[in-house]
Amino acid sequence: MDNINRRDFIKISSVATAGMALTWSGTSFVSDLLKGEVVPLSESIAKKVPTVCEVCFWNCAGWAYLDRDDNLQKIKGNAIDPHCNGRLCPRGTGGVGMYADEDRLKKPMIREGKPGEQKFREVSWDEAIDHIVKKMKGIEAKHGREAMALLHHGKTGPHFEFLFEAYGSGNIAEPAGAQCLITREAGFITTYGAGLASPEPTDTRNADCLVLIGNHIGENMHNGHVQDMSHLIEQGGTVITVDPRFSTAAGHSKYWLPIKPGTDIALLLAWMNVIINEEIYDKEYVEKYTYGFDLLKDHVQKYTPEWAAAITTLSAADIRKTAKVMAGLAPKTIVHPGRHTAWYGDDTQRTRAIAILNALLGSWGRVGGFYFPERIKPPHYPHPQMPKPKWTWKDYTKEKHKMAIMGITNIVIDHALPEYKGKHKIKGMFITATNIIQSVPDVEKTKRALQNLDLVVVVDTMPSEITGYADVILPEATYLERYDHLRTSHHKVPNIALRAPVMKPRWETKPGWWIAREIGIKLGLEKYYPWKDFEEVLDWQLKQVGTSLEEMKKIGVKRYSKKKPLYINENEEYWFNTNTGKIELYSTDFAEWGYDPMPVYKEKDEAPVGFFNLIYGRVPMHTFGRTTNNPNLYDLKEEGHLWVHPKVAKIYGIESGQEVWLKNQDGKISTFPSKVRITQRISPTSVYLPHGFGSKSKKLSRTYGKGSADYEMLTNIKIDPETGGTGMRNNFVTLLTENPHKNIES
Ligand SMILES: Nc1nc2c(c(=O)[nH]1)N[C@H]1C(S)=C(S)[C@@H](COP(=O)(O)OP(=O)(O)OC[C@H]3O[C@@H](n4cnc5c(=O)[nH]c(N)nc54)[C@H](O)[C@@H]3O)O[C@H]1N2
Ligand SMILES: Nc1nc2c(c(=O)[nH]1)N[C@H]1C(S)=C(S)[C@@H](COP(=O)(O)OP(=O)(O)OC[C@H]3O[C@@H](n4cnc5c(=O)[nH]c(N)nc54)[C@H](O)[C@@H]3O)O[C@H]1N2
Ligand code: SF4
Ligand SMILES: [Mo]
Repeated sequence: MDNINRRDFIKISSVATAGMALTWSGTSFVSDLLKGEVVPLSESIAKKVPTVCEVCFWNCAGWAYLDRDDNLQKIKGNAIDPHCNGRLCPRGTGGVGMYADEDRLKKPMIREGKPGEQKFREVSWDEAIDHIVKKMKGIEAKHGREAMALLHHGKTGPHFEFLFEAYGSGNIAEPAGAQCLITREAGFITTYGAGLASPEPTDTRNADCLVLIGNHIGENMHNGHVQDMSHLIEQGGTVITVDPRFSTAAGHSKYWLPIKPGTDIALLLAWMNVIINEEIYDKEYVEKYTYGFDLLKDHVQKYTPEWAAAITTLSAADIRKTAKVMAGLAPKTIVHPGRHTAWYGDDTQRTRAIAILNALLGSWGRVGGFYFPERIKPPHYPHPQMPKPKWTWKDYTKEKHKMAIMGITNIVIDHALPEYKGKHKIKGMFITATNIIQSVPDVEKTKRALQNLDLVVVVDTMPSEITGYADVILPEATYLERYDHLRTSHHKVPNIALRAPVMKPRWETKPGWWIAREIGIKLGLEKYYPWKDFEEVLDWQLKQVGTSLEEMKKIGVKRYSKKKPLYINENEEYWFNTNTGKIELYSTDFAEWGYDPMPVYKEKDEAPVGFFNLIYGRVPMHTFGRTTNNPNLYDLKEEGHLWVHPKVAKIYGIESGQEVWLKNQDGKISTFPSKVRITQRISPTSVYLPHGFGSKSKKLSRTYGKGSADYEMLTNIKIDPETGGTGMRNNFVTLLTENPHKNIES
């Protein structure tokens, strides 16, 4: 498998696909992990409690099984949960390690040393919250309530969003937007008038063809999608993978296109050229539902497969062939939108090209394409009207980036920098369940912003790097120890899921809802918190949607029947939520706002001589840096290896397993080395580094110093004009085989 000539177009044989189907049984790592199930559940289990996994943001619903002594034995998937269909991924099963980790934050702490120094004094919750409230009042007196910002992720976020809204501040953002999927949402909203959200509404179970553009399902372990793709492969469906790396998905694909990094828009335009010129697009669908086809047709004339071949390093014949394959199987062809799409700074345009291609194939709103999801949204627990802030993130973002549909982390951070002299200054920040040191690129800028703030509150479960920049650290209980808001996802099956506490919070940790409420009350916002316990909120909400907390504790997940159709009813008029009411192949908004109304290919930076494209992504066993210290998952994967092509290894004289340091185009050197994996699965012009490793927090006893951190190398950031999100893949590295820090250490 490692022996692949990647410059040849690879049509992996049907034998390979049949034999290597990406199943949840068989010999995959999944079954290896599940073999660890030593407890015969029926004999030792006394009770089960419903939970929703927080190890990643697929948020599978499961059951936590406890023995007679209330020891947590196992977490398993909830059979009626449409996110997981009864099966958790290995990370979810290992979620118990998040609870068990002895390195966890245990008590509230207040800073004593300088920022970054990690000297803290343990304090009571009262003292910590009094300190926060006093500081917030100081900021308010000088700069107004608006000068507070909240950066967040995951299910903790909404508790603090509520607090911020009640307080009167609207600077709220998350790396899971600007550093992840905002560009993709913008690309699809511009085209269809609808975004995708999570889980993405891809009807893969009914599809015949799945096209993955860098989307590395199988290493990206988003549960439902791994299962769906596995199903498609078992049914003999076609997977086309476009990736400069021979990913796990590529290994299960009929066609692998080893594209030159950064050139995907050229390929997408050439595919459109073939599909339009050979008249293999869905004519009836395009005629009926789209706007701007003739403009698009003219636009793509110059983007021939021959033109794209020169740019992408693929062959024109392969571009033609794959275009025909996907059109031949349409409309049951999904060109997957991807999820982490913050790549090169023209990402809204790339995802728009993907959206347009799906429209030509007629897959949006069609069986085996994209379905229309539905959501059960219980009303908010009644509360008085929230104050209206004088300004929010929108006031300093929307003018420049019209498709900033959510707060942009990096722009919020810009407003906290000492050199920012405008009227929208950020002076205090809450950072809940997000490690912006690792996840927002240009870390030196982030640090300068953090050091310039009058107050930094970090709410976390672990002593992650970000806690080292806090003034106050608040230890949250893990997801297994708390209630949270209901999971109310958009899905094929409308549903709600309950996360209930499985165990009592360890040490002095507290649930997010409790922390936010206590701060709110001390800030004088008690009218927004007429309830005492979050159970009251949940029970009230659940009763509005025909169930109750009592019932949900027994079933964990409630499924509802769908009210609206899953697909377009082609016998009726269908109106898209765009200016023209049609799928906009030509964007009327973009034309008005001065963005390219149809995607164009723009050249990317080339690697300097002796440097390689730095490609990063996921490893199956970890979620970013949030699990690298988890004892159960650490045992399965201690660190992510740096993938290096044999030719490159030979030039450097590197052996497998050897440690190397990275140096980027701006001279940045990685703090820690990575062990090398020599493999033909990566191009000789790139290296692949899994994200989430190389933590500098010594308090993470297992993962500290394991592997290089990709974020340290991300200094060249290209801002996506439409959204303000960050393109992070314009960085190049060279390898250092000698320890560059040797002299400093000795
Ligand atoms: N360099 C680089 N940057 C990236 C990416 C990349 O691949 N490379 N990926 C991008 C993507 S796709 C995303 S979505 C973002 C995600 O970026 P983040 O939002 O930063 O990532 P998370 O891993 O969700 O958050 C990590 C923090 O949450 C804490 N935590 C975990 N569980 C809990 C909890 O229950 N409560 C509390 N209070 N804290 C908790 C962890 O200890 C850790 O400090 O990063 C983006 N940034
Ligand atoms: N195990 C695990 N699964 C996860 C996560 C996790 O932390 N761990 N995180 C989840 C989250 S929040 C997200 S957003 C998703 C992210 O996962 P995805 O959206 O699937 O993938 P990306 O991070 O965008 O891209 C990684 C892939 O892009 C390829 N690539 C790099 N450059 C290029 C290029 O120029 N063109 C093309 N075509 N391909 C390129 C890389 O080789 C790699 O295979 O994963 C989710 N699933
Ligand atoms: S995909 Fe895995 S880690 Fe993510 S929520 Fe589901 S079980 Fe948890
Ligand atoms: Mo993400």
